[in-house]
Amino acid sequence: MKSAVTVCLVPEASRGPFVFHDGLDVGCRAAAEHGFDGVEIFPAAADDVAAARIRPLLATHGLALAAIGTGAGFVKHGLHLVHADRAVRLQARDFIAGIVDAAGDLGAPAIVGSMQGRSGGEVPRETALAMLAEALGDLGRRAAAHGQPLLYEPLNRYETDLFNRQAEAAAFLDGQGLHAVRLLCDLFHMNIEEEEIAGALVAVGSRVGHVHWADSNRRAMGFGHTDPGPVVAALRAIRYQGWLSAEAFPWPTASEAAARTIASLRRHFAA
Ligand code: LER
Ligand code: MN
Repeated sequence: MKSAVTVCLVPEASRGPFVFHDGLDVGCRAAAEHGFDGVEIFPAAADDVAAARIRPLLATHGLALAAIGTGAGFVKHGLHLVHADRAVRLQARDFIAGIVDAAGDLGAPAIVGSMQGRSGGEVPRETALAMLAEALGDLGRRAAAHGQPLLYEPLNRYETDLFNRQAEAAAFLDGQGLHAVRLLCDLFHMNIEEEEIAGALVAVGSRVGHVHWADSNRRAMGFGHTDPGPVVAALRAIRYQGWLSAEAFPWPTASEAAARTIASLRRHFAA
């Protein structure tokens, strides 16, 4: 398993659950100093993560790119994939497609989290799920053309009503034949929605494509009440080889959140 930390480039998300908020250079330098293997970037748009800018920066700091988030389309522009207005749905898809391509050029996957949206008004949940399936199919094919999966993230009930739990999302992806899409398992959302985090990870097994490594209160692992021991045992049991990425609040400071994250990972993954 590989360690990553989040770097947010979106001023509108300055209070969001990302560890570093002071730009790419500062974030990458700090990630490397703390000993992370890579970074996960939350850009304002695809232009922020053009390969010509990102590749040399990662090389300078000896970092890999874990994934790129697409949520700025929602946070900044109110776009999402199940919006009642078809034009907005297509704008959402284009926004994500740009990031799928930018991430693909860098050998990393893109994340569909907040951009999944939620049902409501003129869009009942069944209709929203059909819209979601179509969009994930299209974007998954695009990611596959780069040799990457598309990461779909079930969120807690306060953020979406599409899928809150991993097994239900996995059954939907299987049922729709969405084999290019893998699950992003965010331990914060799972703490709210799953009966038990470790069992939920084992149940979806090889569908796990990425993990957001955060404690129960969305602070860095070690600052809440999640017991990482069974979570790590579950990830080992399913032979997960991917990223454990700290998507957590910069509490009490970004540096202390990063240090606590690395300490939690070293404790459980010491050679
Ligand atoms: C995104 O990764 C996520 O977890 C959502 O809750 C948006 O913050
Ligand atoms: Mn997340």
